Amino acid sequence: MISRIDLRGAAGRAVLDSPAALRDVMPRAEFDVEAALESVRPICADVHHRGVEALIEITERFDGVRLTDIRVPADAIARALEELDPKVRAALEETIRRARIVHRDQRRTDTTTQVAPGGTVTERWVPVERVGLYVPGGRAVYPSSVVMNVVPAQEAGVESLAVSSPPQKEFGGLPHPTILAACALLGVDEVYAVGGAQAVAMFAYGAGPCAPVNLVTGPGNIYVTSAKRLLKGRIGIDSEAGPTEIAVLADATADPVHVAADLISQAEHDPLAASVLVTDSAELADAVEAELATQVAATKHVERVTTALSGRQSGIVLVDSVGDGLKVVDAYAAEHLEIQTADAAAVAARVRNAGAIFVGPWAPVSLGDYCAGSNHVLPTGGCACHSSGLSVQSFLRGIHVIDYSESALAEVAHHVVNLAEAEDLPGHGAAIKARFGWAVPE
Ligand code: HSO
Ligand code: ZN
Repeated sequence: MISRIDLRGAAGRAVLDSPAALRDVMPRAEFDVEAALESVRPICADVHHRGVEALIEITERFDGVRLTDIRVPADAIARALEELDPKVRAALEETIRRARIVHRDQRRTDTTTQVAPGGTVTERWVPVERVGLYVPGGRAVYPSSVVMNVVPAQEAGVESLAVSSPPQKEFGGLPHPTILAACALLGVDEVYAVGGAQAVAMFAYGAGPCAPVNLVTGPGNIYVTSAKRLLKGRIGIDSEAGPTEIAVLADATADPVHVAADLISQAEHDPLAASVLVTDSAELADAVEAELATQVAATKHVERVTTALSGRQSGIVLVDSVGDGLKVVDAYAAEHLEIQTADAAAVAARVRNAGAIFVGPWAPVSLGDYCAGSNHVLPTGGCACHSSGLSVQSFLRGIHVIDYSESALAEVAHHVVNLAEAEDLPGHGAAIKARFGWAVPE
C-alpha cells in the first residue's frame, strides 16, 4: 500500500548527490493554496466593506448557523469549562503547564551593543499588540492547538488576544465546547463564533466588536490558509500550514511496531498527511510494511489513514546508510522528524532541516503533539529549511534603538557621506553635513 523509493547503489548515489534531484524524488502532497484565492477574495472584500452583517450572512451560508452575536458570551465559555470531562481538563492543564515552562524560557532580553564611544544600538523586544488566533472546527477540533498558539503569545507578553472558531450547529451555534473550555483554562475571554476565510478577514479588518489585529496565527483548511496569504502584509501571519508530515529515520535497531504506529499517528490527521520512513535496513522496511497492514486495519480512522499512506506524499525510502538517510531527511525538511537509530542523539545532532526532531524510542511525535512542552505548530511542506515552529519569538518584534552622541556621529560621518555619494544619494550625506556646519569632520 505504501510506495517505495530505492536510493541504494549507484543510481541512488546520483540522486543523493544532487539536492535538486533529491528534492524532486521526495514524496510530497499537492496543496494548491492559489486555487482557493478566487473564492476567498470576494469573501474578504465583503467582510471588509460590510463587517458584521457580511459575517452573519457568510456564516449562515457556510456553517448553517444564523448568529445573533458574533462574540461568544462569557457564560458559554465558563459553562464549557464546567462541563469539560475532568480527565481532559487534567490533561490540558498539564499540557499548558509544560508548554508554559518551555516557552517562558524562550523570552528574549534586550541587548545593548556599544559600537563606539557614545554610540549604542539596542535591540528592544516588544510584543505584538493584538493577536487573532484561528481554531478550526470540523474534523480538526484540537484544544491542544489552542494551547500551542495561546501560550507563546501570552509568554511573549501579548496583551490583547482573540480566538475565532466556526460555530457548530450541534452545539447551539457556538464553537466546539472543548475549544471554549481550553480558552477558559488559558484565561482567554474574547472568542468569536466565526470560521473560515471570513474569520481571517474579520481579524484583519476588524468588524463590530472585534478590533483589527496585527498578527493572525493558527492552522486552518485551504480557504483559511488562502485568506492568510491574501491578507498578509496588512496582518502578519505565522505560516501557511499545509497537511501534517512525519518522517522517521530508522535503522535495524528500531522497533517496527513503534515505527508503524508513529507513521499512522500523523496519517490520522488528513488524507493528505504524509508519512515517510527513511531506512538503511530492508528488513525493517519489510517489517514496518507488515505492521502497517495489521495496525491500519485496526485503527479508527482507517479510510483517512489508508488514503494518506497510499498517497504519493507518503513512502518508504531505502538508502545504503544512516549518513545517506540524513541527506534524504535534510532534503525533505519534515515538519516532524523522528530519529530511531543507534546513538539517536548523535544522529539527531547532525540534522539540519526539520520543524522538530524527536530523539530515540521514547519521544514519539504524539508526545510533542500534546505533552512534551514543545510547540506543535511547525513548518510544513519543506518550509523547515527556512522557518521555525511557533515560539515566543513569533509574537515579538526586535526594535533597534540607535543612540549616538555628537562625537560618535562625527567619528563616522565621513564614511556615511562617502557611501551616500557612492550610491548617488547626496541627500543622505547632506543630512550628516547639516549637523556639522556643512563640513564633514576630519
Ligand atoms: N500533529 C499536529 C498537531 C496535533 N496533533 C494536534 C494532535 N492534535 C500538527 O503538528
Ligand atoms: Zn498530531
